[in-house]
Amino acid sequence: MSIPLLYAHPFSSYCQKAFIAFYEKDAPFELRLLSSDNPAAIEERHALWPLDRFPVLRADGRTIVESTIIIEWLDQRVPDPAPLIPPDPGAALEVRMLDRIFDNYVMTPMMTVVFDRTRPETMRDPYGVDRAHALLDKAYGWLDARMASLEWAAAGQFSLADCAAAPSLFYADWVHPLGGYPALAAYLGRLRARPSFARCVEDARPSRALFPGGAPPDRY
Ligand SMILES: N[C@@H](CCC(=O)N[C@@H](CS)C(=O)NCC(=O)O)C(=O)O
Repeated sequence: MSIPLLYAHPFSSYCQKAFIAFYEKDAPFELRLLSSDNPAAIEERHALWPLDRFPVLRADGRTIVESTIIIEWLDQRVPDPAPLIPPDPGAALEVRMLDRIFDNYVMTPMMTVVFDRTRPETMRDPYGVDRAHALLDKAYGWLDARMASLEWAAAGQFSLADCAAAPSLFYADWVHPLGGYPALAAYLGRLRARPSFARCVEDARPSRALFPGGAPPDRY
């Protein structure tokens, strides 16, 4: 397998989701850093994926988009040391279900709150932001009850679902604190202690000043 190119930025939550999988497997990749200092990488990424979202993976002559599918791609090629999608079909379904729950009901409302902060004052959407906070509360409540008896999100092992959970909960906690949800906060603590995600947090630390509205100073 030739070394894949990953178009990404260390501060991006969906990129961290993909990075975690590569670090879990100690699988090599070449980072094509998407930054204003590197317009060539931005142009290449646009040619590969005109929707201009990231991460984007270029490997074996193929372009793979969507963080979940990048992880599925990696898991097929590098199953060791442990698969991130378990071979058992029932367990795999549970993992994919939790992956969708973290993306759709934690990452998405978190981003709604964050990106509203980048809009001009007259273009803000307080109604949408209120709905996003309400959805985060519902998601936190459901996940808190679930995580009271679990170490990892699904299937009794670290998986794709935990790759999705780590950055989504990490940044969601910045805009909608996890304080009232002890089991979920403890789970985020386990994720932060996982070396693959701890590395992402450290690699992203220099970019914290970019966080719209400012990163909370009291958070690790
Ligand atoms: N569903 C996509 C979402 C990717 C995504 O939205 N990435 C953000 C960065 S974290 C992005 O591309 N933002 C640029 C934009 O919204 O224009 C995935 O899982 O990869």
